[in-house]
Amino acid sequence: MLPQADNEHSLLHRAMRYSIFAGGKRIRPILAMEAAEVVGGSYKSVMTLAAALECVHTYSLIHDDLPAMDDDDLRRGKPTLHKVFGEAVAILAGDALLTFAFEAISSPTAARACRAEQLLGVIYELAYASGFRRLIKGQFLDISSEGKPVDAETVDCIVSSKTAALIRASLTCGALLAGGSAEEIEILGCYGENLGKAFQIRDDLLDIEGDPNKLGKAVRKDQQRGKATFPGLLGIEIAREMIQKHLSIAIEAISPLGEKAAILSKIGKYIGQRIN
Ligand code: GRG
Repeated sequence: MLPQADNEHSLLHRAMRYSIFAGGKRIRPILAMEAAEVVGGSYKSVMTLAAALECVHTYSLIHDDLPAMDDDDLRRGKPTLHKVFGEAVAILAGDALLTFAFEAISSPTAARACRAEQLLGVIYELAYASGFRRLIKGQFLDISSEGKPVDAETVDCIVSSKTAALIRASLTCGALLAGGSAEEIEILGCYGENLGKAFQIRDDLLDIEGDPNKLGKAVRKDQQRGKATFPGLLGIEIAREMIQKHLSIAIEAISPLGEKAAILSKIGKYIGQRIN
C-alpha cells in the first residue's frame, strides 16, 4: 500500500518505507486480525485496517524518537529515521504515515467492502485513540513528567494513554469492522486495555533488564531521563506483579468467548515474557 520510492517524491517515500520496513513485531495488526476472527469474521477482511494500525504506530515511534521528544538513535535495530533522513523529513514521514492510515481505511475501495456505520465507527475509534485524549495525551504526560515526582495514578494514566489506547483500538476496530456485537467489542476492549498496560510495563522493565541487541534499541534510558514508570516508582518486583495482574484481568475478560479466544490468551502469555 505504501508509495514506491522511484518517483520525484522518492525521498519522502523512502523515509516512510524505511521505518515501516525496519522490522517490528506487528502486534497491533495481529491483534486486529485476531479480533476479526474471534467475532466470526475473516482476518483477510481487516488487512487494510491492520496496515493502517501499523502506520499509526510507526508514526508514533518516529516522532517519539525525535530530538525534541526522547532523542533516540536506534529503533528496531537500525538508526532512527531522523538520524538517516534528517529531522524535517522524519517529522513529515511521521505525519504522512498518520494521515495515510485514515486515507487507507476510508478509501472508496475499502468503503465498498463494509457497512458505512461500521467504517465510521472504526474511523472514530482510531482517531480517538490516536488523538489528544489518548495517545498524544500519554506522550505529553510522559514528556512533561520527566524528572518530576509523580504518583501511581499519573503513571497509570501515561501507560493507559500512550500505549494501551492503540492496542485496545486495534482489537475494537478489528472486531467492529468484522461485524462483532457490542458485547464482544466491550470484552475485547477490556482485554486490550489490560494487555496494553502489561505491554508497557514490560517495556519499562526491559529498559532496565533487557538486552539492547534483542530489543533493537538502547536500554537504561528511563532512569537517566527521570521517566515516570512503574518499575521506577514502585520497584521491579511490584512492576512484575502488576504485569501479571493486568494479564490475568485480560485473560479473564475473554473467557466468555471460549475456545475462539485461545490465540488471544496465548498472546497474553507471550506479552508477559517478551524479550523484545
Ligand atoms: C504528535 C509530535 C507528536 C508525537 C506523537 C504519540 C507519540 C508521539 C508517541 C507515542 C508514545 C509511544 C512511542 C509509546 C510507546 C509504546 C511502545 C511500547 C512502543 C513499542 O512498541 P512495540 O514493542 O514496537 O510494539 P515494534 O518495533 O515491535 O513495533
